[in-house]
Amino acid sequence: MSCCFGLITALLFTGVIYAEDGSSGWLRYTALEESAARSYRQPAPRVVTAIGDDALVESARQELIRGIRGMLGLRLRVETRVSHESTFVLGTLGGLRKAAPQLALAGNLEPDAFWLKTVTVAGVRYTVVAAADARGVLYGVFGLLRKMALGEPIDRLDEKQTPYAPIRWVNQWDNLDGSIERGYGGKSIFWEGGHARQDLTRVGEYGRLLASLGINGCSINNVNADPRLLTDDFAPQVARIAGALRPWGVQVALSVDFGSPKSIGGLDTFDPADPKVAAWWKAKADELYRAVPDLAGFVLKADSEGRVGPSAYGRTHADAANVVARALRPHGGKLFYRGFVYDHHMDWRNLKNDRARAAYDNFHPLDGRFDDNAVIQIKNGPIDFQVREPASPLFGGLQKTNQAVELQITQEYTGQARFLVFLVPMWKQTLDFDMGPATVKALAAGKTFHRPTGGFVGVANVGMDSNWTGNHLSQANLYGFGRLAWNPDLSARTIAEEWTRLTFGGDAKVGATVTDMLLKSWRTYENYTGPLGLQGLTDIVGNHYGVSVEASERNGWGQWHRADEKGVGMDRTAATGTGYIGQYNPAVARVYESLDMCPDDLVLFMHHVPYTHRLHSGKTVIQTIYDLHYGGEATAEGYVGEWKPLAGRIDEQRYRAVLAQLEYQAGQAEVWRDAVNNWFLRASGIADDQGRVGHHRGRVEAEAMTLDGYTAVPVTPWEAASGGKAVSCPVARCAASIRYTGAAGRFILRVQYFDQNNGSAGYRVQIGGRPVDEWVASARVPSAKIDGSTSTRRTVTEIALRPGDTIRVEGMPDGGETAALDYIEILPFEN
Ligand code: GCW
Repeated sequence: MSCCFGLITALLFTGVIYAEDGSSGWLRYTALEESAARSYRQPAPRVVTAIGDDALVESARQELIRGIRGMLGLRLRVETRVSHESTFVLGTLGGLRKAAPQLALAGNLEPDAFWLKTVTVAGVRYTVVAAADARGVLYGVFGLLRKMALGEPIDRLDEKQTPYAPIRWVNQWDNLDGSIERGYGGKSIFWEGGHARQDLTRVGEYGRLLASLGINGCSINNVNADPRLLTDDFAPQVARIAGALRPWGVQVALSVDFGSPKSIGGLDTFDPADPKVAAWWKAKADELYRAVPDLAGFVLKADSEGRVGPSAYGRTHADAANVVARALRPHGGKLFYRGFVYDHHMDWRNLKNDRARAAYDNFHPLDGRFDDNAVIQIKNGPIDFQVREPASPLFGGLQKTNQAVELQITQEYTGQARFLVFLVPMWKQTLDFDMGPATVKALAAGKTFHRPTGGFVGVANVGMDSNWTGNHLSQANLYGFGRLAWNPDLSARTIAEEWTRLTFGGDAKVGATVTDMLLKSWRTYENYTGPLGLQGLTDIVGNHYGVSVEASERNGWGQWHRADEKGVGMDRTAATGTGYIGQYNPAVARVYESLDMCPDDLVLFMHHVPYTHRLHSGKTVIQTIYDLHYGGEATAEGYVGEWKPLAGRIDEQRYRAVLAQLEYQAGQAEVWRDAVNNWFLRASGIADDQGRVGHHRGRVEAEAMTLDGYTAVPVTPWEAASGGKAVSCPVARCAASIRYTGAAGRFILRVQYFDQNNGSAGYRVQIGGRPVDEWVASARVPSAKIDGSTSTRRTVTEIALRPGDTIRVEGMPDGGETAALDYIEILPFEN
């Protein structure tokens, strides 16, 4: 055996960087750099003893073996008893006190907490992972392995970690047909073609990732729930999914539809006050718990976005929550009732109407009327996961009701897995925000008003893509959510550093570069999209992705920012506006109510001001909008240059994938910058004092080129295309060309085209008759139209041009995709 062991060690520690597809996430356990490995290997026990036969303790033991083998190249020997040999000892406090009293483990631990402790008995060193329960043992092993992967010492341990809150859940918005609402990482890992997948391997792997962060619950279907899930056919399927997650301590929850007693239950009503309805929910819960005894509970979206709810019978949200909660209670189940209730048919002409008021207006009057196993699940902000929102006032409005904060891990409004946007700094702003009585994190965790149940829910929406989230960098958001749910006092920097090291290895340059990019990415995205509290400015009634400044205006959805030719922003003051600010504790309200005190970041969320209003910076609102968009775009453009020097320091596969993503993002940032700035220039009539907006060096509109087959078409919304127009090819092949008349030199050529998702058009570029580039437009972008979502940039770098050269772009449509072009840009090549 020793011959082979040596060989394995040699192979593991040659420093070769293997291709990686991201499926291991942050649990790669790749070989540590040799000097670090040596420092762990020498004192590390060679034996593991796990006390107890719980499946979670078994998972913990397997995980330890796997981690130690991967990182140190050591194979641990499994023993059933604690002997006089240095050993990793795993178990619950109760179990260890019986089986290994010599370790003398004193004291108690909270549920799910763990204790890493080095104990020396008669000169023999034991590395102990102890916990109150089996789940804590598993979390402790993950904690120990993380320490090693991060290069922290483990030879003199005495560390207790207790989770901040009991609720640390993820929600998946998966549909039974396998699609995922607002999911950007591929198809559902749970469902396919109307049934649970046959092969649930990925579910188990997901459970492992979640457990490594201390996440203990997962709802497995869309909150826009399909009532079929509560029909008899599904209980065994849910049981199979629960079985795949159980070894990782992740309990399954289901989203339910409030109309179920009628739609699938055969009753003529779903009135929560009707005893027949209560009996139906009870029978349904009993039946489900027979199949899944550790079911965590239900999630309920009622009276929201077209879902039925108690309003159908004039009942309250408390009536609705309690009738379901009471069915779950005998089984220890919990009911998460979503606070995301609002009227999406609001009259936009009424300046007093305000969607932001809805959660508080709906739930604050009911405080104290919810059962103890009901939890109000509140989105971080009062609108809907926008790039910046204030903390929802409802966090401060419930004192006698359980609450949990809902954060969105899937990047619905923040770039949908195509943009680098690390959300931890944004979440921390909410969690650390002082609502008056306490911070949001303390309120949500139930600490302030001593509520029994509370915590953190993250909408994860991972999918079948090998990297789970549709791109490598978005994994940082899942990791960050889990770490914050365990300990919201961790800094964004700590989380970013940890994730980078665990995901890309210990190279210092990689660590510093990626951490820096992560930490600035939310602000950057905000700057080139909707800063100053403007929010998304995206296609609010469609895909929530590309730019569309007015899509949120003049409709019932209530995401208005009320921009016109004189000014911009929602007046939410108590004095003259919607009164929203009055929902906050007076200390908070005072700051938001006053234009002088309101932070610039939220000024247009709270106030309507003229474009010439001066911010704390001394600059006008309009100039700030222009400047932030230019600044944000420049930073996004800079990511590419920051990433490139990492070539060879991480594996090629992930290096290339991320590079392509960042190049794409840089192009989209320019689209956003120009669209929003042009829109505000037209609305305000106030020029950019730096002369940039509307003037683009080296840009030639496609409609101004010599067109062969291409025809000019107006683009909707107009700001999504430069000059409001594109050219589109109605035949099999078209071309747009110009004669270059500038000085000879080396240049970068950028082609702005539209990559729709209803075809894969081909493009070719020729200069002076010579081909210089060709590509196929086949990206996974959520639009079949020529618009802000599909606008994409191709860069041809370092081309030589002489006066008189013809630059010709050819397009070959495919399917519904018309090989449309917006413009080309000829920019000096700077080395
Ligand atoms: O942000 C909106 C999304 C909907 C989602 C809803 C919700 C599941 O656009 O897709 O529906 O929020 O949170 O219920």
